[in-house]
Amino acid sequence: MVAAGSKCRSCRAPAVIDLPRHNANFCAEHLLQLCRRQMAKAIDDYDMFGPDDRILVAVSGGKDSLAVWDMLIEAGYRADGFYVGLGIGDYSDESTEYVTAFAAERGLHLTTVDLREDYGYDIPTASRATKRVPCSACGMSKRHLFDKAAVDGGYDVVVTGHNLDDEAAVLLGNVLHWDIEYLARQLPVLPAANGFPRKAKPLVRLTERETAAWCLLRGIDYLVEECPIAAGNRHLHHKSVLNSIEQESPSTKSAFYLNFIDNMAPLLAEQTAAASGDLRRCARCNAPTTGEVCGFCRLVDTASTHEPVPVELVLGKRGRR
Ligand code: Q46
Ligand code: ZN
Ligand code: ZN
Repeated sequence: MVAAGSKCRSCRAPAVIDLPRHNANFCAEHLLQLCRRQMAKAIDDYDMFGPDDRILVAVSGGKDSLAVWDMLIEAGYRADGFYVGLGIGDYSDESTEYVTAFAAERGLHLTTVDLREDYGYDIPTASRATKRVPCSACGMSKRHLFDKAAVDGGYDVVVTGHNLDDEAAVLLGNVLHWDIEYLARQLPVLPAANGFPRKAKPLVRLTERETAAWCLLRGIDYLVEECPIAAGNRHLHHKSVLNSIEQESPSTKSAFYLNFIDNMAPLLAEQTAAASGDLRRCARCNAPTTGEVCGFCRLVDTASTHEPVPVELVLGKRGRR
């Protein structure tokens, strides 16, 4: 992780990690401190939430969502977890184990929903039944259930573990297509509006290498494997393109994303307002929607009456997250 003999920038103790974008090496304690400060700065700069807010953390069993939950609890925030079992073969079975063990070991409150048990479908089946790429069916299901859990549970904000690498890769994808509607909504915090809860991403100033180091140093067991459906998708390709640029000129990735947020996002603010449009309530579940029945309820209707489809059958279908 770091060249032999390297010293921590802050205390000159032996370093455990080199961070070229900070042009420095850090010992374990100062790496943890850097992570705490970067999260605190994001929460503060973007006015994400305060100490009295009730936070619902969307956890997947991967490093980022468990790291953000751990960091929020350590910082004294009131944060509960929410997990959706997606029915993506062994990946989902293992994710469930990591998330439940994390919460149980720390005595944290976790709510879980299982798509197959609670709604009668899983992501491979929804993908096949609705002819959507799996990530589209998955994204819609997760967004709906996060929103519902937050509203039903009286939470002030939904937090996700998206990190700098994730956000920069999504930004690159949106810029390559000049997808203005997505660009306008790609913010570290989205206010509550039209029945949707506030959403915040406190790790946008931390790279995935830094969140992995946080987990390692804090003894957090997480599922290292990515979702099998993600393998080879455009998002991962964009991440690797940005990593090559970063290797040539460190800190380009953070400049690309953070300067977008500071300089471009305000110019797109009108688009965000326009994109939310006029919404009514779903006749079935009361969620905000543009139609009579919301997209999630329609997806459940189609997917829950379809023959179950094994994950292997949809692995060739890629999609954006
Ligand atoms: S879990 Fe779901 Fe991701 Fe898997 S199917 Fe796609 S969106 S890649 S974060
Ligand atoms: Zn140090
Ligand atoms: Zn509905």
